[in-house]
Amino acid sequence: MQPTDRRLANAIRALAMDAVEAANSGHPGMPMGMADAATALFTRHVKFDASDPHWPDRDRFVLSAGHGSMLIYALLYLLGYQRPTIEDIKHFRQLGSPTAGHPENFELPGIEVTTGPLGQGVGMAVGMAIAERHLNASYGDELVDHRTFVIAGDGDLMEGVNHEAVGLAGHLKLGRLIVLWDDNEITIDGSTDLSRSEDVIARHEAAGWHTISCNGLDAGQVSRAIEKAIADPRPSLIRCKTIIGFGAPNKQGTAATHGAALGADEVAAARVELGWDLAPFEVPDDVLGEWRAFGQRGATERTSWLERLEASGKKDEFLARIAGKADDSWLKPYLDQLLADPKPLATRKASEMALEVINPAVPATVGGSADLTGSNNTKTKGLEPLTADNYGGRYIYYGIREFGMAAAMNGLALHGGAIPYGGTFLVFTDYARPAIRLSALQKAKLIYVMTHDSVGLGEDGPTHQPIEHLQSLRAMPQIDVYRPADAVETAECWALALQSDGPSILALTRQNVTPVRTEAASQNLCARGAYRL
Ligand SMILES: Cc1ncc(C[n+]2csc(CCOP(=O)(O)OP(=O)(O)O)c2C)c(N)n1
Ligand SMILES: [Mg+2]
Repeated sequence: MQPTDRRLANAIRALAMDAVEAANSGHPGMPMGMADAATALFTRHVKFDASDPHWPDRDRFVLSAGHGSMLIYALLYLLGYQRPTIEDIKHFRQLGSPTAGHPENFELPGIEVTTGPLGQGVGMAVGMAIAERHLNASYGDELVDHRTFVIAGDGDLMEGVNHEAVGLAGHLKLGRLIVLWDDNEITIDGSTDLSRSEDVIARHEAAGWHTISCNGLDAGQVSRAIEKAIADPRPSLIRCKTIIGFGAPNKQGTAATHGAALGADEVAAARVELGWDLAPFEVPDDVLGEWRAFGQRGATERTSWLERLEASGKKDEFLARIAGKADDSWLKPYLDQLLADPKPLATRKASEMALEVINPAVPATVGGSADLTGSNNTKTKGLEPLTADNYGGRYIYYGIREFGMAAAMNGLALHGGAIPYGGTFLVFTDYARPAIRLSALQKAKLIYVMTHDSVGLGEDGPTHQPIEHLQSLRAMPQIDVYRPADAVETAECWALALQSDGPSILALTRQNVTPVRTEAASQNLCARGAYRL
């Protein structure tokens, strides 16, 4: 007899409570509440092949509610990904284990993005959904035809960045973005009534989203809601009514299941409640076998995709694009041109001039600005806007959404196939900082074009003057901060940023600066960090 959906879901519940119990730390409530919804999603809808987590045409899944990390670790294990193993799960939250407290993209294939700072997962998913449509415009349905699924909690939808992300996704009509909202009416402090009275559904509808509600504890209902979401051309919010910690008879429905182990007695009671008569970390053969079969569900589709890739004539180009490699043959001729006619220029202008040669040479770049296009000089002549009617465009009008822009840029970069760059004033890195930090942590290959870098910005005054910004960004690990002195250095810094595997920030002047590099050099001197002038 095949295990029921509920029994499949109970494997997630049991692993989550056992791992949190062993670690004596973590969040059992969210995985237990969303186990049925996740079962519906992964056994019937998400396109993936556990044997190749990097398959470029896989659906992307973002666990925005990163505190519920045991949900994704349990799924990856059950579906038969190479890691985490059951040993990894037994070492949940331990030093050196890939089953980190919050999901980290650099620890486990299958984890698309690092989440935990609430709200940013949805923001990154927006970027992934943009990347998918953008690449589809170049490579067609044969090579790029996938969706972005998200599980988000109340906290994800309360965060300010969510309002930016939802607005942008609605505007760009990202119909392949589907968010499952774990509507359990609980956050750490208790009932959501303590802090929220807005109509979340109406807010999404007002932003142009499709919405639908279902019983999140009924996999069949969730599955039908996902089908409707897939069929609708708008981005979708699926409201899954759930009970946090479902299955733990005395603690479910309360914040007590949120951030602590249930305790031995409650775990024992939950095993009785769930009819899960097994030792910790044990999954019965019929259940594991069924999950493993679902893990291979996408194998045939992947094989046909590989055949289409071979036949497409665009194989090398596509794979190079996904790998994020950027040509730098533009640099030398461009530097020669600059050196032939040195003149005072603002480095923001020099950045635009560099981009005029970079964008034609590096088709992966996707530019943009948070409503300061004319000040950041980020839009070059050939770039068409990326819009709902033209996803092939390479310039995104992010609107006045610095945090949303940076989160989307992370998603674009981590999806693969796009090298995003985006601008605002350097002072407003404050508005984007949590996402800049996640760019650094995740090693997302992207470039922040931050102009008006000093008192030289002029009359706007102290509200617009970066004071401590450069130093504070330089204090951030794993991100390269460049402040070029003239046009030659600006071009060299662009070349370095495009060669890097991680994020970069260019701090650029508003005002003209005198050229300091007036002679040709045999190498990129900015690569040294400092050099004798
Ligand atoms: C930006 C941010 N602020 C605060 C936290 C700490 N935090 C983790 S989970 C959580 C509550 C989230 O509530 P909800 O999304 O409803 O999750 P649930 O308790 O239902 O699993 C908070 C405040 C965080 N991870 N990120
Ligand atoms: Mg909640």
